[in-house]
Amino acid sequence: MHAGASAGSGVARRRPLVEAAAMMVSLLRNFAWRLGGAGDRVAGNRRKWDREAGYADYHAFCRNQFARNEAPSGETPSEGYERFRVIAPEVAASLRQRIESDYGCVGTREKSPHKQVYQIDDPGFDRELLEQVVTPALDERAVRYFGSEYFVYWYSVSRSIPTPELLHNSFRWHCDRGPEQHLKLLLYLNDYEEHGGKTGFLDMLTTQRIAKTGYVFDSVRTRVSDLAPYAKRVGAAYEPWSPELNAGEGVLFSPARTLHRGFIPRHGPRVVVTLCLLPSPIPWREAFDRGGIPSLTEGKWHAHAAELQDRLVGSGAAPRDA
Ligand SMILES: O=C(O)CCC(=O)C(=O)O
Repeated sequence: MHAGASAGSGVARRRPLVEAAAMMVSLLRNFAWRLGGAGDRVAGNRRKWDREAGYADYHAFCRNQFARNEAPSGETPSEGYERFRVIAPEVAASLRQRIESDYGCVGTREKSPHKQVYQIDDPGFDRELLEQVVTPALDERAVRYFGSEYFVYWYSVSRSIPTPELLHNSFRWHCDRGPEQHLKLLLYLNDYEEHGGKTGFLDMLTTQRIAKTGYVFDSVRTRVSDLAPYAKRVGAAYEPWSPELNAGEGVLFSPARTLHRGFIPRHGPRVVVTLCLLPSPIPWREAFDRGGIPSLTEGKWHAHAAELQDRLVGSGAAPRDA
């Protein structure tokens, strides 16, 4: 047995204990949190981003500016996620080849040795990639979910590699902090057979129920890879959905409202393009030209959505029905 395998099985033996400890810490933290009268963490996230940082008003503004002929429903699917073919397998393969040959890859965090990110610092290529990935199939869904135009707030291309399961890595169940209505697309560039990696999801209703335990938006340190004990506490069924995606297939999902996690590839690198989408008052190409993408690094929201609106349409834009 080589060193990696024995380290991996040692970690696997400790995992139930570590996860039980994480659950205890999470329960105690939740108890203290509620005692302090701070309300639940999901409501806290909503208050911080949608109300105080103005993202709900911004979304309403974007809906009001919508100028296409068809009227979209403005609803995400009730599960909070949807699998679909984004691009043809050969387009995915040539995109992957281009990225691998032209750009280097660096590690993300010390505690995430399984995940690397391509260093694409090339606005010309950004546009080229988005032209290929923002297909009519994605456009139709984004407009339907938001009830407005949308734009790509950031994107990244990651390469996940087989590693022994690690403690506290980022492939544990979580929701993404930020405006409740943002969307993520995970587009796989190579086949499941080639790597054995996946992404798992729990639907919105199950997520809401598990949120009652205080797990959702708790500290990263309390994240676990098995939420069955939490689901049991609130009487929810624990039936994660983790599709085997092939090159060119993707899942569009609501990451602030749907618990999700990655599953480390087992026998080869998995290459995934992630797009973060936000509502927009103008079509995505115009938003791109106006510098709507703040930077290609993840997780940096504008402190207030008014800054974003200003960047996209200027501060004097009147509502269409005014
Ligand atoms: O890479 C994956 O499969 C999971 C991604 C993820 O957890 C995220 O984008 O928040």
